[in-house]
Amino acid sequence: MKITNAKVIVCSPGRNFVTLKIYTDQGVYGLGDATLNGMEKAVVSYLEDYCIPSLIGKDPRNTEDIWQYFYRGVYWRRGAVSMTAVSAIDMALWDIKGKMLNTPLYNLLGGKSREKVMVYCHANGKDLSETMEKVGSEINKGFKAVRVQSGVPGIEHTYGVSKDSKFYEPAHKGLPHEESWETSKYLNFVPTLFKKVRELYGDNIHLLHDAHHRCSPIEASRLAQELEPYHLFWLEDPVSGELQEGLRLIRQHSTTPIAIGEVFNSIYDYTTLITEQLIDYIRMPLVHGGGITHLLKVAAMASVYQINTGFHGATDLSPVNLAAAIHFNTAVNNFGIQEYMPHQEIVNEVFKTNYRFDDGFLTIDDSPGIGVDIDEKAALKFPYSMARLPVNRKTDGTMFNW
Ligand code: GCO
Ligand code: MG
Repeated sequence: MKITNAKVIVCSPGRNFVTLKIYTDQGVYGLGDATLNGMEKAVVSYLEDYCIPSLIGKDPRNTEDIWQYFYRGVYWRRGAVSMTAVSAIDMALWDIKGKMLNTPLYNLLGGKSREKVMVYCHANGKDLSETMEKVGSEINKGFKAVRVQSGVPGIEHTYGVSKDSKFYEPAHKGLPHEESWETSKYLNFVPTLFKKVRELYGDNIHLLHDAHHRCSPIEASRLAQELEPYHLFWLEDPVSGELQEGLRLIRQHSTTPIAIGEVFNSIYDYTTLITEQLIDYIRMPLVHGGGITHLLKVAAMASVYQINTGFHGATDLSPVNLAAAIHFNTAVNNFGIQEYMPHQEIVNEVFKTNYRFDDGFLTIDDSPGIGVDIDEKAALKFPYSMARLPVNRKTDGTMFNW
């Protein structure tokens, strides 16, 4: 069996998505998500210039060898752009494998460990009272787990709060726009936010929060400690992850569970965090973390240390990634939770999906492979539209983490 061709499809039904389609001499093709928010074209170029020419002629069944070819075989390895390309190739090859064997992807990953996967949704509002309303409406939709983000008094821009009440989309058209930030105000406010949610909605709902890399290790320790009475499911990205040792301080001070790594792209970003048990959930998604082949290894390593998965699943990851993630989450023993922000309705004009949300859980059907298809004619109606993630400055102008 041979790979005969591969092409990259870029479309923008409401937002940009990059999809890799790999063709074989058996008439079967596979799809992989290659979307990296705001850097879409860099991934397209790496796939088209570097990867696709070397893919042609290879046997698509050799997922391990092809993964190693584009990871170990590449001198300038790792990094978000190249690992997103590797992920897309890997996902498309597993899709082909499932289709050739006429079986859904989860069967190739160990079969079903569960029938359905618990997801968490987003509730956010410009202030405390709007956020409380949103939490209530998400619980009414059936969600068992809610990520709560709110505008903070005195801060002009808070991460995680939508401009439009329907969809949260952090990328803005054109060049990066600048936001401003003050950690002290944020730290003073967040415990009040969670106190209020627990008062209004009780203890039976899982609560999550994303600090989006904005605290120093000691600030994050204070936050995690002050949130303890509200029993969060997790506190996400409390610090920027480059300094793995930074997580030690948080652990020394608090029992709030920690999730990290949506911006990671290899197992080497996690070694200290996992082996020292400094975290509780791995966030690195299939689309940015080397695909199924690599995440199977990361999840296996994490399982030894009783750390679970909690994959990134914002709307800037395509339906192909989400479906693949549901297969993965259905199969591995150490599944924790899956982030789920439903895509805009218009996305369904391009992507034909095979998953279903019901009462707080997602399920996947038995279509072979990943089970998502792309309507290329429909994709042509939505051409690429340049958009970038914001940059962030402290109120005195100092460049900071977004
Ligand atoms: C999350 C994330 C997202 C990212 C976004 C960047 O937890 O869902 O932090 O909101 O910021 O995916 O493109
Ligand atoms: Mg996040």
